[in-house]
Amino acid sequence: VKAHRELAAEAERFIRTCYAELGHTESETNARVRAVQASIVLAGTYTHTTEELVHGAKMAWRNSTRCIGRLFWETMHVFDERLAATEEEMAQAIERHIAYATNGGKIRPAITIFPQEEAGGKGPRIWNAQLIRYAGYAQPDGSIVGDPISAKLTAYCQSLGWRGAGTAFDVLPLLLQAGGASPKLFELPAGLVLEVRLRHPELAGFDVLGLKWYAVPLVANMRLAIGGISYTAAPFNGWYMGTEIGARNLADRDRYDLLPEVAKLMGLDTRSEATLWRDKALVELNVAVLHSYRQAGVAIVDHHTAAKQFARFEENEHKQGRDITGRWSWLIPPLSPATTHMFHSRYDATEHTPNFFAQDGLI
Ligand code: HEM
Ligand code: NRG
Repeated sequence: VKAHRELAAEAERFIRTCYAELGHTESETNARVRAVQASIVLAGTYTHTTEELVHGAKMAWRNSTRCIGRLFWETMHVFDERLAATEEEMAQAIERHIAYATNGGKIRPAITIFPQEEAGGKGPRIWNAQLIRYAGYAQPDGSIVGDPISAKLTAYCQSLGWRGAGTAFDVLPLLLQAGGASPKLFELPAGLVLEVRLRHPELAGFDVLGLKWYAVPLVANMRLAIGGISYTAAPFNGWYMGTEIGARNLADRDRYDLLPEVAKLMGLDTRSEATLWRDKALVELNVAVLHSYRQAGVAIVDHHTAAKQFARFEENEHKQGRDITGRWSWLIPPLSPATTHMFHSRYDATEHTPNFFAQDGLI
């Protein structure tokens, strides 16, 4: 069958690249390729060894064209949770991942890999876009309390009986689906989720805004593709770049939309766009994010340092004889983009595998 031929070809490409990078001999590689081919003929699929899974996941990060943080691709910890068969086991594995990753603020990049998608196209799914995110409650007047990006998921949780406290920063429960038709809901234990209160080093009025954000970004809704095999539940984390919080999550008009309030406490003239009050407020909001994470001992990177790290990644890849791929519009930071070298460079946007891909949303 055609599907088997494609899988076999994709698998062989992965095994050969992976084994070459890991320094396996030609005969070891050929033997493994033959075993994988036999398995595909017999069973329609194959299973990665632990070594293939670990290195494949790292390659997927290395190939993530939208990620500026790729210098550290080799350091990621891989949790092999391919035997987690129930939602309860998934929830426990996720708790272990969050605790390991958070590490008291010394954040460690990690990924948890749940069972691979079956030949029939069914795999486990995490309905949350991120393992930790704040609820967004729709109000009668059409406004949202909390994070508007979570409005749909929040309403769905409520339809399953979940009730949040109703603040602007309530952590949503996990919605996990192992095999069944619908997801199960799990509240994260209090104390597992590290958060950072946002303060500004000089602006006294800033604290009154009562802002905070969670320490660890844990992307949970992407499909990890390795050698033709799909892992539909493979949540991963690194640490934040400050602008993700300060220039997008808290600033976008369809997120927390805080620039008007920050400008007000700064005493800026918001009547004319030409005073650049938005830009001034944006900078101070981002100063507050970086300052607060630093003070709290929680890992975070500013966009200038991240750009320098990305330049080192580009050099490393060049030295290894690998072409570097990137999506320019994602690599440039949303704050002062032209101060980074990426703004002035061109990137090949080819998506190589292993890689992470968007998959259909579940609600
Ligand atoms: C995207 C930084 C770790 C894979 C991004 C973005 C930033 C970033 C700023 C753009 C996000 C946006 O605009 O919404 C970092 C930093 C890391 C890190 C500072 C610290 C170690 C990781 C890890 C992985 C990863 C561990 C996977 C193993 C990705 C992927 C995207 C991305 C797949 C695209 C997400 C999407 O399409 O929504 N990263 N990252 N990153 N990163 Fe990283
Ligand atoms: N912009 C999103 C997070 C996307 C991924 N960013 C990372 N990934 N830093 C947000 O929550 O703001 N990571 O794995 O560290």
